[in-house]
Amino acid sequence: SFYAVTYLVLLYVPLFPGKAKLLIASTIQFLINKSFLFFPYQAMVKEASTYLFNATKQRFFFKAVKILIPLHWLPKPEYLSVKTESYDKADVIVANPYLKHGDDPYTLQYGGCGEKGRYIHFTPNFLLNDTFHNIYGSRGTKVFVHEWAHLRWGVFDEYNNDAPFYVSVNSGNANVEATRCSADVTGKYIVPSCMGNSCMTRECKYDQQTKLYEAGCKFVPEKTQNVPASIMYMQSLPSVVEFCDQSTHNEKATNMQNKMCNYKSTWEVIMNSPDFTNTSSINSTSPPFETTFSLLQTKDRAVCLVLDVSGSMDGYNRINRLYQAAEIFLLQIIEMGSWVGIVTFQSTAQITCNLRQIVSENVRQDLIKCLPTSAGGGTKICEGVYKGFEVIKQKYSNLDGSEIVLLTDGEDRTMSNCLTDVKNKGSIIHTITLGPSAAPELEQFSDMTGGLKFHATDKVDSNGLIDAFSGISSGSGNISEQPIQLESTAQSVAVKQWMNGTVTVDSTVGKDTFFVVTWDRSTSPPDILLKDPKGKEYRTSNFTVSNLNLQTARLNIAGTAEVGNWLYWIQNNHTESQVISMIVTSRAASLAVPPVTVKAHMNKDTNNFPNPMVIYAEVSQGFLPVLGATVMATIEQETGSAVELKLLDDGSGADITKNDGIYSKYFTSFKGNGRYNLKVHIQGRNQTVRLGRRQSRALYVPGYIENGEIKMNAPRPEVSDDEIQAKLGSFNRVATGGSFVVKNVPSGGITDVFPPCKITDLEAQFEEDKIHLSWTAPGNDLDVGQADRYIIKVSESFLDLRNTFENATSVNTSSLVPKPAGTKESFQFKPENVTIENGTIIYFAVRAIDNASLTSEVSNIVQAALFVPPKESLPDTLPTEVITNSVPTQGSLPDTLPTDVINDGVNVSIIVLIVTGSVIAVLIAVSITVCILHKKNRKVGPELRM
Ligand SMILES: [Ca+2]
Ligand SMILES: [Ca+2]
Repeated sequence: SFYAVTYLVLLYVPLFPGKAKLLIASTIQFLINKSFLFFPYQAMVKEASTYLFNATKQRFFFKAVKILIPLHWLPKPEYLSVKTESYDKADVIVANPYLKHGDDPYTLQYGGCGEKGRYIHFTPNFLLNDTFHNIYGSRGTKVFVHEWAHLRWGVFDEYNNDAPFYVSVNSGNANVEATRCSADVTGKYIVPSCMGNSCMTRECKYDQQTKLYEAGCKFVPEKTQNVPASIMYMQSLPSVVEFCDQSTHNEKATNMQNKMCNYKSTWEVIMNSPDFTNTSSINSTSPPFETTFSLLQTKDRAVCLVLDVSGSMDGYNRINRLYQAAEIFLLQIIEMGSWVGIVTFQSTAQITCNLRQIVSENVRQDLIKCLPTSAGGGTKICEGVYKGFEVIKQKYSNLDGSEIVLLTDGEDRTMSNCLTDVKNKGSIIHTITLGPSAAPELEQFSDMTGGLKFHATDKVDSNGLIDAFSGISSGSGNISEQPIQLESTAQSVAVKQWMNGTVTVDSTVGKDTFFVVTWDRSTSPPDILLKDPKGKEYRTSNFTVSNLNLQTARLNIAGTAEVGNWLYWIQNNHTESQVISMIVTSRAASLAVPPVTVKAHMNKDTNNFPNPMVIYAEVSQGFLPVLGATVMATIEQETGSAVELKLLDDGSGADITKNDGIYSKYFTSFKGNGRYNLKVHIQGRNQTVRLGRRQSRALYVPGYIENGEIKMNAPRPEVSDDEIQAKLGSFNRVATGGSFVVKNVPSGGITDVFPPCKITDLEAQFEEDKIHLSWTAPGNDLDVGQADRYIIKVSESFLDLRNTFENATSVNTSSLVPKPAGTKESFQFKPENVTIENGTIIYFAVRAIDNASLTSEVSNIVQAALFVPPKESLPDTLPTEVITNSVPTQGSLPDTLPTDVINDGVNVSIIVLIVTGSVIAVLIAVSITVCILHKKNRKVGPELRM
């Protein structure tokens, strides 16, 4: 088939760069027949399995890998069908980078210590190009385990490209050391200067300013040595087969592991994981099973809307709002080529539309005719779900990979009857709960099947139901076809008053662009004026109002919408005030340029008060982080009251890394128990927004010393910032983050239970004889509000400060008044009672206290060291000076560990490979089973849990 060939050519471009198309086409058949494509990956995973098994002291290994074959490939009999696996749930993504930003593997990880990461990203070039093996370890095997530990157990890197050196004092002698674990890794400090493949080297000198080694200085390890640790530092060293544990850990190293995990070793963190507590090791030198691989193929998306039309749907204008929202889904959201059916249910269920493939606009128009317009009767949720399955089976022999969108506003005591049965059907169930009385257990359908969860209140000016339907994405990772929400806003507009606004259409979107205006009282549209960036005007008469839905006006922009600001003015011409909303959706403008996308979510789905929660928004374009955007989160409670918070990417408070395109904030304003929903608005302005790079990349080893000889690797290929910044302009996005449930909030007023958050970016500078400390202010409640006062402590013992902060010497902070959260603080003082001589290190730490006398955890600990570098390596005129550098720290995060406990000791994860090209995107999903050995007293029958 034509599609298959197109696909395969693109897929194999990375394998045969620069070869003629014909040649590629002829090799494809061979490669497919031999399944050669997956060989490099299979080999890597198999080797990694053994390495992981030994590194975890005979506990964990990779048991099974599933590879998802893209929809457009020629089907083969051995391909199994996809069930609930999807790109969005993938653990590993293999994809070409957007804009060349190198082939360094990385894990997208932005939770606290011990929290799981989002995914590992490898480039095809990395997996297929042998030159990386010397740098990252054989065949990518060891780096895969390094990344896996980030992803699975939430441990952090033990090197630090931003702080590669620190000062250490041993028996009175101060030395500059490489940030590493263990500190026993031996090597030399070398400055390479390379011309092509030949490198000159010399020993590093000290920097006059920092007294650490000069910029460009590299720690080059001995290739042959005996240190077994650590995988999170330099997994590529041949002797490295372990994680740093309590005895080998280097707590002085200025790295992320120490900062995030409060100086705990990586192995201690792994031992605290649910994986570890649910298993025991076995007595064997190799994993009991060799990794197996299976190929799964996706099929056309099949979705059945299962909509509650029970009596309660008559209230609060629910049935009309459902119509409006489902209409947006059918006309604007669901992708062309998908199969869609509609079921309604009350005491019984009815098929209102059989499964149909969306091949034209006419089919979409036919489908909306099946949407319900009236309500009455009881609520039998299982009836609806089973009827939905019936609809899917009109096309497919089984339910594998199909989706049900289940909406209800009511309770149903019989719902549990079908929960267990539905679990293993292979269909993904997305749930939408509407109003405060929707069945509290409804989300179990989503939890069991990996579906999305949404909640909409009856508050009309929050667009909750429309956002829920707009958020039902396929999870296929095929970004070029997915709908993108540019705007979703609503407000109550008084008689004859206006609702005005601007929506920016950026160059990455513009196809299939819809402007939708809804209103909730009048049966005729308000007066609409919409102006495109070139001044072309669209008026009410240009919008379409369907006979079936008299409260929605829709404008579809032909072709690609003009890039720039679209301005709108909408006047309420009704005789009373009403809620008017503006919703704008679009799709990628071209297959070649990935659009800016947003993923918003909370750190967990269910929260027990008084644990805080964290809101995250990932803003990216083709794997590159988008920096400098304004990200506003709205969290709405069941009863409709909403809190708005600005998310920050500044590396303070809940945000663990600055400038990684992950915008974060703590959420503590719990107004009661029940469901909450999250929505984010993102605005990127041309002047401030830019693309960044992925951080937390695996260590690029500069070279090795072999038999006394320095052998440098080729320097890391650097990409100029101009290249990755050039293409981003102003943009607008809206994303729903789904719903979550809060429990145990006491009834009646809530007293303050949240202390200021831990300060993680404390820095110290010597200014003459004074110490200058700076940090980002925490708030009254974690990173929100304003603290009341600070306690600053000083000690010559790092451990004393960390373990018994209260007993250390206080610094007088009476003149120091905390600023609002997120503001930079600055404080100068003269240390007393400290004799400063060469080799003295003084440590500082801060705690913040709020007006309810709640105290934050101890900040990261900074060091100020007096250190005279050895004479021979100093420039002649160098005076003796005091130097500083920071030792970051972080306390244990309360109750933020993954709640995802292993069932019967076995766990499953997913890997996805995608290869994007200029014509069409290719997706391969792979899933890996991590088999975790059972405790001896348990049965040894591995089960899969997807
Ligand atoms: Ca961040
Ligand atoms: Ca507080």
